[in-house]
This record gives sequence, C-alpha cells and structure tokens, in this order.
Amino acid sequence: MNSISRWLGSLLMVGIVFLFACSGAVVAAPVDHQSFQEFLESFYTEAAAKGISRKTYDRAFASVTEPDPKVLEKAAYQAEFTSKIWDYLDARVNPLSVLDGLIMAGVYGKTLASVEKRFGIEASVILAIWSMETSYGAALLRTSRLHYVPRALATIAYADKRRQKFGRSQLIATLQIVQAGDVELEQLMGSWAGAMGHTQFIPTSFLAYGIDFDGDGRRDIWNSIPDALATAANLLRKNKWRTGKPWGYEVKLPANGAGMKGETKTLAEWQKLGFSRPGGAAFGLLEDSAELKMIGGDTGPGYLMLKNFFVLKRYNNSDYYALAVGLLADKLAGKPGMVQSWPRPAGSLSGTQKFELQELLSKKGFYDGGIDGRIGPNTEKSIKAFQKKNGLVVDGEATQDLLKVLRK
Ligand SMILES: [Ca+2]
Repeated sequence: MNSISRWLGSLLMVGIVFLFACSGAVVAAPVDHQSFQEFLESFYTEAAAKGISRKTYDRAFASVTEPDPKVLEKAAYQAEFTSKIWDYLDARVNPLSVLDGLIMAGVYGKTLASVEKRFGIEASVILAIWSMETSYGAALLRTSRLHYVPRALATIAYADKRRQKFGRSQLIATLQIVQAGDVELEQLMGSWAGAMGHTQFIPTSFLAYGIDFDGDGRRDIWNSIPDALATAANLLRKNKWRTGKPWGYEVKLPANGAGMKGETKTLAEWQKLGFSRPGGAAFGLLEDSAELKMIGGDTGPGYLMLKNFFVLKRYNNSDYYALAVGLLADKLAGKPGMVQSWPRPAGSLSGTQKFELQELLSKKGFYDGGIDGRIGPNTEKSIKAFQKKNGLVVDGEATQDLLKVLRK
C-alpha cells in the first residue's frame, strides 16, 4: 500500500487516527486495502473452512459495524509499558490480595478442594492465579473496560499489523466457542486481546483447557467459579505441574554468582558453587534442575527456578507473572515470603506507601482512579498535576519526598 492510500484509508477511521496521533504510536491502518466490513465478509471463507456455519458467523457479528478503537489504543499502550519487578509485585502481592485470597479460600473451600483432588493443583496456586487475572473476579465488574470479544479480535486481525496472525487464529477459536454454545453472545466479553472470564483464557486456550466442572453442560469461565478455577487447574496439570513441589528457591549468591544467570544446573551443583537459601534452610530436591534468574537485576536477590515456575509461565509467558503467582501462592499457603530486598532506587516508595500516595492525591482532588498501589499512567498524570499546582519539579515520580509534601 502506498503512503497516500494508507493515509486516505486511515482518514476514514477518524477516531482511531486521533487516538494514535495523541499517543504517537504506529498508525492503525488496515492491514489490506479493505474496509472493516469488507474484511469481515472476506474472513468468512477462512471461518467456513474451520467449520463455522454462516448462521454462527452472522450471529457473532450482527452487532459489529466498525473496529473497536479502544482495542487499538490498549494494544499500543501494552507494547510501551514496562515496570520494575518491585513495582509489579507491590501492586499484586500485597496485604489486600492476600486478605481477599484468604476470604475466597473460605467461600470456595469445597470447590478448591475438589479441584485440587481432581487436577493436583494446590488451592493456594489456583487462588493466586485468580487474583492475578481478575482480582478474584472484581475486574469483571468493571464492565466499561471489557470488550465484545468477536469485535476486539476482528479489530486486531483487521488493523493491528503486529498481532494480525494472533487476531485471526483467536477469532476462529472465538467463533468455535460461539458455535458450541458455551456462553451467550452478550456475555462473550473479555480484555482487549480476548482474554476471557475469571481466569482470563484466550479463545484457543479455552478450547484446549476449558472444563465444565459444575456439570451444567457448558464450560462457562465467565459466570461459573468452579468452571473457571478447574480450567486454570487443567492448564497447569496438562503442562505437568508437580503437586506439592516448590516453584523455586530464593537464594543468596556467592561472589560473581549473577554471572551465571540463565544457566541450568542441579540444586546439588548450585549448592557446591556457594548458592544458599537466605534463611539457611537446605534445598530439597537436590537432584532437580534449576535455572538461575536475576529478575530484579544483577544486584538483586537471585532465584533458582524449578519445573513449576516454567509451568506457571505456560499461563503467561512472563518471569514477572510467574514470580508474582509463586510469591502470592506461598503467602496464601502460610509460607514465609521473600527474605532479601529488591534493589529499589533511593527515595522510592514501598508497596503500602503507594496506596497512601494514591489516597492522599485522591483526598486532595488530584486523582480519581482506583486505590490499588499501581503507579501507572493515571497516577503519574495526577502526580504531575499536583506537582505543577504546588510549584514542584514536574516529573511524575512517586518518591518519598513527594509523599512528605502530600502528608502536610
Ligand atoms: Ca459449567
């Protein structure tokens, strides 16, 4: 496509062009020369080849007339946003997520026990995943943040060049779910990238792992907690979770130990090299292989990661994610947490101080988002507004100095 026709094509999607001009991200031009409606029409051939009936197809797209501009906005944001591991963990493994988890352990104790019995996944691990995915379902109540999945994925297939292939295969899987009748169309909601229900399964994973655990004939991870938790457990089991085994060990490093990050050895070998547990306890499983991870950088604590850590990464292929699930599961199981500290820069806030910062900004009228300890773009914007109003350097940084000013 030449640049003029791309420009003309983009002009038709005024809303999208506006969003991307604001964020400075890649232009959301359609992948081919088609309009969105033409794309939907032509995509039917691919869907039909995968067994999707015309009736299912028309039903799924009956309410869809144009791409979802918010999906493209979120897709661009996702690529740019990175945080430090301690910020990531503060927002996810904290007194609130632990307390909510313990409450849910009580409410769904019977379900968790039968899931554990059938799939061999500890209740604490299932709860930690549920917390990470949707804050035990709370995120599903913020319906304004949810997207109609067929439209979201059609948008990605149509206009997100980097994720076009993902969008097409997930869209086919979505249509297969519609055809199977696991969920009513109006409930087929998910994240911008099609992650659905309490435990956030993308359509292909839903098809591979979905479980009808409450026995009503539907795999309903949107409304049935037993189905959602069993589906999560099934994913871990099929990826060879080892029941009752640790996911990894926090370690103290010998001199130059960080140089061995990324290497895999048996725990016996690591021990011989001078790696040890900070509390002085012995490693179990001496013959097991473990990979050295320095997730907070070479000056932070190390972790020797075992098989279960990599099984958790099958849920979401991120070291941050798997570590957060592991640490939260340990807390929920009453095991001790991290012993060593992350190398936080001087002047940065602890997890609880981040909650306090948001509360103070909110009380002073600079912040109207959630008090969740996550210092994301919204909190940063509020900090900047506060700094500007108070004649401070406007850098949007959440620091001890800023907290002192806010406390006054
Ligand atoms: Ca069911």
